[in-house]
Amino acid sequence: MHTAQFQALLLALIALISLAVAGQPLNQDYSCSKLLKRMEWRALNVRQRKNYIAAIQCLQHQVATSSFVGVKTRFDDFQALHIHLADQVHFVGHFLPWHRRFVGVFEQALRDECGYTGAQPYWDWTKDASDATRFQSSPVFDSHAGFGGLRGDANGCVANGPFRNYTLSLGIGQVVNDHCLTRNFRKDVLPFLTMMQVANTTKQPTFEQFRTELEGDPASTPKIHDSGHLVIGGDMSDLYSSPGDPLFYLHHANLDRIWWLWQQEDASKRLYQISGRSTVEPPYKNVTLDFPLDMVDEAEVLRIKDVMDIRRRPLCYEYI
Ligand SMILES: *[C@@H]1O[C@H](CO)[C@@H](O)[C@H](O)[C@H]1NC(C)=O
Ligand SMILES: *[C@@H]1O[C@H](CO)[C@@H](O)[C@H](O)[C@H]1NC(C)=O
Ligand SMILES: *[C@@H]1O[C@H](CO)[C@@H](O)[C@H](O)[C@H]1NC(C)=O
Ligand SMILES: [Cu+2]
Repeated sequence: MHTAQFQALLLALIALISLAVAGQPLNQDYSCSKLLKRMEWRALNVRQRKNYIAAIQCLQHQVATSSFVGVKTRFDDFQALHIHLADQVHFVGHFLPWHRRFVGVFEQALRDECGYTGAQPYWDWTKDASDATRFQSSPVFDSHAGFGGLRGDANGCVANGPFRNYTLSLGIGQVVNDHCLTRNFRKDVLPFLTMMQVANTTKQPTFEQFRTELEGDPASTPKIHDSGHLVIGGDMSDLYSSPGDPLFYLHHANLDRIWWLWQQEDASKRLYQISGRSTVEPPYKNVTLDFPLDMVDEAEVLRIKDVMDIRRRPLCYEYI
């Protein structure tokens, strides 16, 4: 081998090694052959909206495969996983990474098990939050090409739309209990779902400040995460069983998008920035990029570092 060739090889090797050491391996193993385009609900055409809803209804009719108590359908499996881990994945440093992974695994199930060819849509509630009338007439709550209305019937059951007659087996809370999907519009939290609130969240300089400003805590002022749950009410507003309302996945995709926007705003510092306690109860330890994201039997364990960049395998999606 010529000296020049050898030097070039050596330089290439050194470059590869330094990338790996920096913790952001950009080698081919992680590159995606294509990125799924996650879009806002109203950017989908009516056929695409109906395809997404049909895929959810498909999961609601597939037999459960998890071993959680009380599950009947594949849709229940995901709700049960969230109920099971809720005390470990909220108000902690891995809140956002865990939910990023959770929504991604759900999206994968829609595609692999229900023939869905689209991506997980998101719901940008800032487009609806200016007043109660506008909010209630959002395309998201449409009874034909949406998730049905916010008004319940006499029993609080969602009175129209595709999920009107669906029986949930789990919730509300940690109980096993057949019940209809319930909602109970709370217009008092609309002011916490505005562009101003999103801006106040994304302007936070560190991950820890960003996460706490985003997530909220029911005991203090509502933040964008809990407000998106509370505004719908019913099943959606429960810390444990909220994925019983399909809107959970659109709300969390939107929070994931807001996190991605924050990461992208100063990517050299933020793409791999993580911090925060790893448990709700003391003794506190801090999460690191190697912290495992438990999906029980639903998917393999990834580490936080594996989900920090949504354009890398196994995530492979983008927000448009
Ligand atoms: C839903 O249930 C109601 C009664 O609870 C019934 O009248 C209606 O036909 C059902 N709709 C569908 C689409 O099954
Ligand atoms: C904006 O964020 C800060 C935290 O940096 C918080 O103290 C403040 O209450 C927020 N403002 C609004 C209007 O929510
Ligand atoms: C966790 O991080 C905080 C802030 O960065 C620090 O004050 C604390 O000592 C750390 N705790 C542990 C157990 O390392
Ligand atoms: Cu959650």
